[in-house]
Amino acid sequence: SVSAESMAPGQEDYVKTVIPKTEEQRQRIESSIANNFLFKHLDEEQYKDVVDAMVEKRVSKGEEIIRQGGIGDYFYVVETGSFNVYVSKNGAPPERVMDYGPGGSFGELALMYNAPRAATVVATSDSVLWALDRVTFRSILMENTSRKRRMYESFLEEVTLLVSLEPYERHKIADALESLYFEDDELVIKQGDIGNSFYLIESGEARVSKFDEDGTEFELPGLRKGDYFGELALLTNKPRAVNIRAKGRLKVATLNKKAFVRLLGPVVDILKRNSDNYENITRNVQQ
Ligand code: 1OR
Repeated sequence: SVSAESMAPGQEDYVKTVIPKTEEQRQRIESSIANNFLFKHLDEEQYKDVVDAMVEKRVSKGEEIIRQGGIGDYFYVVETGSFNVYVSKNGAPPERVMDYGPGGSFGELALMYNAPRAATVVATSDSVLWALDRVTFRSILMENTSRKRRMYESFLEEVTLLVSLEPYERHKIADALESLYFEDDELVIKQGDIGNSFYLIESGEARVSKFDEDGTEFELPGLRKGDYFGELALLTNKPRAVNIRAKGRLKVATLNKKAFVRLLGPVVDILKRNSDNYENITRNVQQ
């Protein structure tokens, strides 16, 4: 027989944690996780269970939240404040590899892989965190996160633009990606529009064209799997410079502007250098 408390399949041994909260605390949690990709796609009940289980943690400047090599107990979301991340490789002195601010989250790795903490995280100002226990994290947030990281892992490894990144930086990109499909000849980007997204081609091909001053449309070299587009308007804050259409069925992975800025910072010089070439390509085609 099925009791009223039984959980969905696969979650049978999970007892819900409920830490009482004021309405004001609930609202602070909501705004802290609103833009965090790990919390997207939760249904109403999962969302409530996560908020119920979170614990408020106030920390002082200089406090160590996580120590590399330690045991994973909690996953953390930043409400306010700032944090530095340090990694020590093979006993070398720790190096700063990353920082987090409001809306950021950390501490998922040890919980996902039952591994020691991969880094040390230290508050660089008085801060407020929301901590989620291991069991709730694994029961509700892990499935989606690891599925997405697995799904995009091999694809992202093949994208030339991203080869210089650390595996963990590609994980964070995977968290933020959303796949979209376009049918043959469908417009993905329209010249003159405002740019809000960055695109990577997962499969299929795209055609590129541009209207010149007298409104004649001319064709530019096309794009294939592993290529990217849509970065220029995000880098320059100018309107879309070209039209991009699906050539056959096209699958793209997209990042919104905020994620693009935050996650592709390490390759922004490569993006800029490559875009310097666009004028030459256009000139050659037009001749
Ligand atoms: P955790 O549970 O291992 C430390 O506890 C957390 O720091 C870790 O989960 C991540 O959430 C976070 N490599 C590993 N963990 C990192 C890194 C990182 N950055 C943040 N964390 N690297 C930095 C990549 C820019 C790779 C360094 C070689």
